[in-house]
Amino acid sequence: MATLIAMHYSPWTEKARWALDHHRVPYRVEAHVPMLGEPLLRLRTGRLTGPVTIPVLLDGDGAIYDSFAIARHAERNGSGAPLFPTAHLAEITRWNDRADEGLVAARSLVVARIAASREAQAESLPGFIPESIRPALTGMAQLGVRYLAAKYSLTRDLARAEARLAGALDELRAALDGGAYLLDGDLTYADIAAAVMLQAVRPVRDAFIRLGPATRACWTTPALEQRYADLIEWRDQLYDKHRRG
Ligand SMILES: N[C@@H](CCC(=O)N[C@@H](CS)C(=O)NCC(=O)O)C(=O)O
Repeated sequence: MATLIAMHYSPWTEKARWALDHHRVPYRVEAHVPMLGEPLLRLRTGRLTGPVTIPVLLDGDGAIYDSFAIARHAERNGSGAPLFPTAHLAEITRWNDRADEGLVAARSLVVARIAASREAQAESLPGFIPESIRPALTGMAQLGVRYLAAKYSLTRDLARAEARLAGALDELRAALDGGAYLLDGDLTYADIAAAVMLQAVRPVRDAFIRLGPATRACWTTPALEQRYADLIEWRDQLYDKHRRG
């Protein structure tokens, strides 16, 4: 069975999992811890130098990097309705790239909030660490936050990051124009890529992605919640109807 190296709270992991689950591709999940997990990740994937990001799918043929490539792999190897209808491939790729710009902006917002929240840092520690010593180990989580800030050159200009995320959401709203799907009247990967951007506006219910209360607060952007309430509603309906697994 394939192994997905994953960070369960990351929208990039969520995109890959949604496609794998949609196509009923069996896989087991191995949790990655930023910074601490990187040496093991490089050993597992055989990529000893250069950038490496999560998710990674390991199957018999080697490692597949990038959520988009994993979703395409799921479509080739699984069953179920296509998420990448050939006629819309270019448009789906464009939406994935546009949504990625929104997610990159969102990452600066979320990491800055986690850097300021000891509670969220404690929640981010690996599950095997006992509750009693978690607060004492937040220093380790702080290092992880700094590591992500450096690795992804995160901006400190949070107003600009918020405006960038809002720009992508405005485009999504205009393209949906009150409809249920971006393309062709049915679910495609474009909807999935766009929907996960809203994780950084108001996270989806715990039944889909479980977050501790302080982490949930870090993933919430109060200034955008009201403004994009219609898109949050759209995202929640999409999850209820299509997010199996
Ligand atoms: N283009 C990649 C981007 C993935 C990405 O940015 N992953 C980040 C999520 S924050 C990650 O790997 N973070 C953990 C790390 O770098 O150790 C994809 O679509 O999979």
